[in-house]
Amino acid sequence: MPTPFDKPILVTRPFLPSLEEYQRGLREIWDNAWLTNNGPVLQRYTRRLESFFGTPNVCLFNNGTLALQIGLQGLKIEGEVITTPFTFVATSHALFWNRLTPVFVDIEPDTYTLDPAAVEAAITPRTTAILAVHVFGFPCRHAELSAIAARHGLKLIYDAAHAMGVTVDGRPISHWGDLSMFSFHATKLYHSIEGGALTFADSGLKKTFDYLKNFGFENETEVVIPGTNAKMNEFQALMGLLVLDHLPALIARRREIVARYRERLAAIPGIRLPPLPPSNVAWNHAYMPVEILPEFPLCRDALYEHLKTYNVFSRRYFYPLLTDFPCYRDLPCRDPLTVARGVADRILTFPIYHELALDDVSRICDCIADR
Ligand code: T4K
Repeated sequence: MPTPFDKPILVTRPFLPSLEEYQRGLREIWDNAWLTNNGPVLQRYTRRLESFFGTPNVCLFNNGTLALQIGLQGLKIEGEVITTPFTFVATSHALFWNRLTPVFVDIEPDTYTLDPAAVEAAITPRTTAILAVHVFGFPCRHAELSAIAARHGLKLIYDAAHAMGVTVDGRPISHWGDLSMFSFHATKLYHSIEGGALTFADSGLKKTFDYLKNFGFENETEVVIPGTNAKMNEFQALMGLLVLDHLPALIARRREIVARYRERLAAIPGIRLPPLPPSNVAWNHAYMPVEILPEFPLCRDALYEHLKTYNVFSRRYFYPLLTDFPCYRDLPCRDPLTVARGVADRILTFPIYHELALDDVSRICDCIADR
């Protein structure tokens, strides 16, 4: 029987660069006495991300949620937006803050991303956009979604909060659709403490996003639109710059962790491992999701509690479905969300972070098997 871990094993743990490296950057910030409002570190970070994403159309924000809110506002989306119920609440909250109506439709069983057929079936004359999520870093069916968007004259927006470092056919997926939002929150595999980025197709939007995140200021005396304050500060930018250097190593390390989990969990009846993405996708191994099937001796929630007795803290990302939260429950929803409901009831995401030792992964799997 496995023994409980001495210290809690949480679902994630942020990567931190060496303190000395960060202190060297702090020295520059101190010398500049420039802490926020488009400072030199932020500008350097923006250039780095432009080359990382392969586009000059990059705008940085103090978090992913505000980035998405501003993205939707800048694109002037109105009416109904077709989206997924299987995501973090921020996805649909960003619609709410823009007075848009989310229309929730079902997801696919293997990638947990929007089902294109369900999207097309939900289009009405009020539909103006599709907001899809690359959940767990699994890329959406972009070819199908963009064909639907083109056929019906809809905007295609990606919540790519989980997709930093994912490439398809060797390219980052930041160029997909009209706009993508990447979250750089501390719990993500890549982070800037808190932070977010928009990448977008129309270079004319850059100016709009710059206004929207900085009160609408054109200069000291002119305000051109009623913007908000969503600026990334220098300390965040410094962290983002430093962590970027480590991104390939972080992804490689997670690949090993996922491989160990999959090797050990494959032998346990009642645990479903979602298929790995196809070979043209370089996945970022952002999360370690599994489904707990009826054949497993414990239901999902009982396993979640059982693991706590070993000091292992898994998470039910993403349960409940957004449609079950009081703020969205009363919205009309024609789609029965059959797949999404099943997945939300079965999903469990296991701890994954760069410092998690492979022996500890094996030990977590022993705890899962011991019930
Ligand atoms: N769209 C999607 C699809 C998203 O997943 C998210 C965010 C967004 C949009 C919005 O992006 P942001 O505005 O956040 O940039 C966490 C994160 O706060 C959230 O960023 C993330 N998604 C979501 C999936 O997870 P919680 O409520 O689970 O966080 P919390 O505080 O419970 O932390 C999770 C674990 O991480 C805990 O076990 C503790 C550990 N942790 C956390 C922090 C902050 C640490 O060890 N160190 C830390 O500094 O939401």
